[in-house]
Amino acid sequence: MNDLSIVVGNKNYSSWSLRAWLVLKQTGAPFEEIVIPLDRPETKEKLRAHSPSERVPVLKHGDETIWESLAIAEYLAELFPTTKLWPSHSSARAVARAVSNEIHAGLVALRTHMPMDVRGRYPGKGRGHGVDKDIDRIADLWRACRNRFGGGGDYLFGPFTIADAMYAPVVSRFITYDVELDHIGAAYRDAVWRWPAMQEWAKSASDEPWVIEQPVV
Ligand SMILES: N[C@@H](CCC(=O)N[C@@H](CS)C(=O)NCC(=O)O)C(=O)O
Repeated sequence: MNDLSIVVGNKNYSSWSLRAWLVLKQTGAPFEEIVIPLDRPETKEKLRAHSPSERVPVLKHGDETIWESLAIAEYLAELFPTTKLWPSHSSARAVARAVSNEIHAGLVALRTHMPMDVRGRYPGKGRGHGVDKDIDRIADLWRACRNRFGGGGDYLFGPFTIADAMYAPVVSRFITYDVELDHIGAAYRDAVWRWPAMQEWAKSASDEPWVIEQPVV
């Protein structure tokens, strides 16, 4: 099982990489990590060498190459069934998949106007058109999951699941842009931020030399 490697982008900026990396980290399996700095002259060529979509993240397992963050998460859930990367109960699992898809396919205003910048701090910025609506939706969704399923732990479905990895970059954004949350949202944000794997990623992001200019208004 130790023939696993993951290709990720800059840890400060690559939100999709963070999601897949956190899921892989949660399995406890050893893995090799390849970081490709994004937005540089050589980026495309380096991505092409690893990724059929020319995007990161990419998981490699033996001869298998898996791209797309959610597909990677699903693959790992099957490979490591005892880690319980999805909730065990079918209702909780269905909701966990729905909220994971919702951030993967939607909440575009927030993903566009509040780019992930793990080490950056821009309080009050990033409030482009539609962002407040997305923030309200996320706060509702977090509250609903915590109230209905969160009893057995600090995360959306109690213990860590793939849904928490999918929202981890949102947690980072809410810290970067200092987004005000109700007490349930704030407690969840703090639990994800304190999570050792998240802290490890944030430390690496802070140590990276690369800077990508992202206009934040
Ligand atoms: N839907 C994809 C999105 C992947 C994606 O857009 N990755 C960005 C980095 S976060 C990327 O590789 N961009 C290529 C580039 O900047 O050249 C997923 O879920 O994995």
